Amino acid sequence: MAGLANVFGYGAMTNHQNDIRNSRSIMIIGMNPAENHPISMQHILTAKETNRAVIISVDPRFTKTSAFANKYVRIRSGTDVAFIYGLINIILAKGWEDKQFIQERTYAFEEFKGEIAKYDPQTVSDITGVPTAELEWVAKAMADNRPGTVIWAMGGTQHSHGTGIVRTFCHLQMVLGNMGKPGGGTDVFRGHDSIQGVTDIGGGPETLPGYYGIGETAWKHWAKVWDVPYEWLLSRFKNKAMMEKPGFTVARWYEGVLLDSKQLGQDVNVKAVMFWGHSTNAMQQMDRVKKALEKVELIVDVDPYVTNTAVLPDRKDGIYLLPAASNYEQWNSSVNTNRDNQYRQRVVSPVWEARTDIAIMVDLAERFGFRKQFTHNMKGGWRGIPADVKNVKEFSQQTMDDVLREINTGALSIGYAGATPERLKRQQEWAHVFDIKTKKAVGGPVDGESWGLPWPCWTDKHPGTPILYRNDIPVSDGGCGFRASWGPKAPDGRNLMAAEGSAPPGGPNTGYPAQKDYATDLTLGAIKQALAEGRSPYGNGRARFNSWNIPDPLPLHREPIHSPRPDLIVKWPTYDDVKEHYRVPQPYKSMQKPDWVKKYPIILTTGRVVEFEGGAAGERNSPWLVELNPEMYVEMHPKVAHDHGLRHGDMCWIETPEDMDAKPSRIKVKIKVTKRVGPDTVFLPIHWGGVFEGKSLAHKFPDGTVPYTIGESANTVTTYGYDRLTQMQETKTTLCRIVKA
Ligand SMILES: Nc1nc2c(c(=O)[nH]1)N[C@H]1C(S)=C(S)[C@@H](COP(=O)(O)OP(=O)(O)OC[C@H]3O[C@@H](n4cnc5c(=O)[nH]c(N)nc54)[C@H](O)[C@@H]3O)O[C@H]1N2
Ligand SMILES: Nc1nc2c(c(=O)[nH]1)N[C@H]1C(S)=C(S)[C@@H](COP(=O)(O)OP(=O)(O)OC[C@H]3O[C@@H](n4cnc5c(=O)[nH]c(N)nc54)[C@H](O)[C@@H]3O)O[C@H]1N2
Ligand SMILES: [Mo]
Repeated sequence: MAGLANVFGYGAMTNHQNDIRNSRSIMIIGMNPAENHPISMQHILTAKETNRAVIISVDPRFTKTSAFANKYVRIRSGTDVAFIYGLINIILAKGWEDKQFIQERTYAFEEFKGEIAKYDPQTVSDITGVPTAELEWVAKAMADNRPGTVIWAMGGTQHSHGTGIVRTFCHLQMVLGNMGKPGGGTDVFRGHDSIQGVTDIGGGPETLPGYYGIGETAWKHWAKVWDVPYEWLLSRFKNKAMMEKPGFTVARWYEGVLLDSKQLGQDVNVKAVMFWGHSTNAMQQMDRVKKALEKVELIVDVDPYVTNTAVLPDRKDGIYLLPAASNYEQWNSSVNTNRDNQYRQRVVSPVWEARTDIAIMVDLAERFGFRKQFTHNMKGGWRGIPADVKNVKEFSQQTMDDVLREINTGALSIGYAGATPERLKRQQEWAHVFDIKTKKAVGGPVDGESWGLPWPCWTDKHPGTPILYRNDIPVSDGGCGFRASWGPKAPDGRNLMAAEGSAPPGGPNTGYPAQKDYATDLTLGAIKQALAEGRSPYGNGRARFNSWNIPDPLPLHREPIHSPRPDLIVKWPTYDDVKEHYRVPQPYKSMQKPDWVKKYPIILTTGRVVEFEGGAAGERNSPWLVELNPEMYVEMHPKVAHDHGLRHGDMCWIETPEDMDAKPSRIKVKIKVTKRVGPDTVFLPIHWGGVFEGKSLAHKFPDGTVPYTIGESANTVTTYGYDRLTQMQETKTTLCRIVKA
């Protein structure tokens, strides 16, 4: 549909975590689930035990996950495209590709092959640091053990060419014919609670809920759902052009404060910032964020805890902390990484002065003068509410149902209509009849339903789609083709519809376009007609090797902006500078300095540990977690420590190159000597805050709120670099030097 945003792959898992039990090979690349997804890790370990699945861990660090793998591959951070292309190069040379899958279900394989030819094992080994024998071992293991899955998280995405990286992960699975099969697919283990749900309901600045984009068709669709006039929505913006222009992203909003307004994609600077369940120590170039927080007129932080945001800026006023209720104090429905909906009960009413997020939102809408429009679809819960919403701490459970119903009504593009509150509640009561391996119910009123009614769940009779792109089962049972988002033919005239003989059974046995109006017909008539004819409402198209409408239509290796290899920068440079992306300039080549490595010779990467979450305001206030991991540190190889005259437990400065601020950044941290990292790389955990460039900020916390542990933030020293498409921060690769403290 024309209004839909250019989202590649819709950022969701194709399969589900339980389905990994069906995999015969599992490549975990850029992810450490033993620490970061310990529950899901159980499915991986089950596959290893019961299915003899081969586990491959590809990571610059030997992680707790690597310890469970059959094969650990140490890769230089930021070189995954080359690594995957090296595998595909070997697979094609041996003739191990799935020719039928490629012919029937993909587009532009020929030119893709041309690109792959540049990545012979020798070249790849030089770029990645992976020996050719290991490349061959991994290629053979993936080819011999099908179906296999490829799983990643932030090691794949936090790069200036992260979109290219994750696309190559998908391409490997297309070449192996692993897509659309139990035990196969590409599985992205997502981050926060309901981050999938947030993406689905328009958390990004370029789309309304359901990936409709922000063009006129999209606004008109949602105006209908919200039952407010389109003209009223339009009147809230300066003009139509601004209404349809993507906003700032969370990664770079602060440039809207710092840069001259002439450099911005809008007339005025940003004057106020509201943090809502997010902390500043998560943000790359945090030293630059600090400057913005000192300049902006108003800061509001809505959080159950006092976060780094409250203490980072040097200012005396203009910071408001609004105590939010925690998830135990609010009813909510959420969507997890499997695209499963979860219906959650509140445990207690908000305690002390805390209010639920929705109570704070409605209060704000009241004060801004649009409470009526904002709460239009809140039918049930509204009745029990006092006239003065400024004193409401929480709404009834009914309100949560109303919110979900609004999503059911509007997010038709991805098939949210069938995940109703009633069905989710019924599933909770019948949880015992769902099978752990397939997630399918056997018996009871939920018979045949998939747990969590994963989207697309087209109608309230549809069972949900736990595995995307299966064309071996009917659409009514959770089958579907590849989304036919790009019309019947590519701009080059080639066919984009699946081949004859390749379609979910029960409908036309060939490719076909999307059902007209399926995403905007609120009566569901269009969706139901497609289903009645055995067709997937969004069509049966081909998966693209060549995405002609985004940068790097065929992904290619690009050196990180802060690359340790000047010779490779010449051959594989970063992108050309971009004048405006999400309202800010986004330079590339002018930021990539080949001689940095002389002064900053060591790769710096960052990530997580099991005890803490994100900015960790909550966990660092928890004595038993702090006891397990009391202090900020840097992981350093024994050789690096020795070369710098340093020992385990010593303090050192980590310093990174000057970029936007024309001054180097530095943090003072304790050294953990370990061979987890190689001698070319150091690792910083991301979870600390409350110390800045060697100075404690403890005195700036409101009385009684200093966490049990404070420490330097890794992001004080992370540097400039953002994904060309998504603007994800390049927090997995930069350069640093180590100085004895
Ligand atoms: N305990 C805990 N669990 C969490 C979180 C938490 O903070 N704490 N956060 C949640 C969130 S929001 C998210 S997004 C997920 C993230 O989950 P993960 O992605 O697993 O988290 P990270 O530790 O950031 O990064 C994973 C690995 O990527 C590796 N890596 C770095 N650079 C590269 C590279 O170029 N290539 C490859 N192949 N690997 C690389 C790192 O060494 C690291 O081991 O975890 C979620 N779960
Ligand atoms: N260097 C580096 N930086 C990174 C990363 C990295 O790997 N390396 N990873 C990035 C990634 S993937 C992510 S997701 C971010 C994470 O960064 P953040 O989003 O900042 O992470 P959290 O600390 O999990 O933020 C959640 C905040 O929400 C609050 N909270 C909890 N429950 C509720 C609630 O019900 N309501 C409200 N209002 N608040 C609540 C918590 O107290 C906490 O302060 O960090 C990013 N930054
Ligand atoms: Mo995340």
